[in-house]
Amino acid sequence: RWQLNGLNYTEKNVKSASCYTASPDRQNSPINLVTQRAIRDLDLIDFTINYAPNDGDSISWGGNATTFTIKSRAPYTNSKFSATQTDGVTYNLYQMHAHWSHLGANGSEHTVDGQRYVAEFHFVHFDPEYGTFDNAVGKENGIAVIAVLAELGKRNAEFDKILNAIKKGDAQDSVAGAHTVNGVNFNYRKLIPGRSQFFTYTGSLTTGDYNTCVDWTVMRYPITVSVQQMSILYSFHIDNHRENQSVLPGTIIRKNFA
Ligand code: BO1
Ligand code: ZN
Repeated sequence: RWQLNGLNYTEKNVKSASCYTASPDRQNSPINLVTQRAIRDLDLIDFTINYAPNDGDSISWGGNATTFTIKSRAPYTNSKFSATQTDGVTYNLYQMHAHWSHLGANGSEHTVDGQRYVAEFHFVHFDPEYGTFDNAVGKENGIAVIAVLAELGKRNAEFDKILNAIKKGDAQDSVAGAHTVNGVNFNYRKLIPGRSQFFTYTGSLTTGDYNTCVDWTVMRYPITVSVQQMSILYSFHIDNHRENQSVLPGTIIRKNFA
């Protein structure tokens, strides 16, 4: 049905059993991205992020969770991402969360030319053709994740909205259980770099069942967050990043820059 550089993407609508769980013969995530080995693809320039401002509705953390999660306003139709690098599908933004390590250690999941960053934010989208996120995780390219790397530097003001909610919630509830703060009006776009260079490949979720269903877009350039901001994450959880997975023969990593 779809063509890109002579490759067919008709597979998209085929339910693949191997998509439901980690499969050693399918590409897992995260991986190290080697700039010089990625293939420049001129069809990738139509990448668009179209998020409604303040679409982030609730922040949840604690309990068994190893990261915070910001969910979009249901039914998740306000914020869109067109991942033209695979098949021109427009995905709906479902949630955002992050991965990190501990004070003095970098905890991004993807690495670029061997460099690990202090943290990595994941903007998780699903193909609305499959109805819900849960339904889309079992489907080829059912999920599209934008990964944004973070390095230490100036604080990110929007990130403070998350951290303030986490602090306030802890003060309100001394029980070490799950917390949710609603009505946060989080603006996801403010955690995505303005420069649009990215890498893309098909891989897996990095937690849960490691479903091999993910169209990954990893932004080439990081945003900055401050040491003080990171220390609030460290006080709540230590290290939730998955180690790099081997790049299988046949996995194609594309980039939209020279
Ligand atoms: S990530 O962006 O690859 N780190 C990622 C990982 C897992 C999820 C979303 C993004 N979601 C989880 C759900 C679980 C579900 C699991 C399926 O996916 O939180 O409820 O069981 O493997
Ligand atoms: Zn993640």
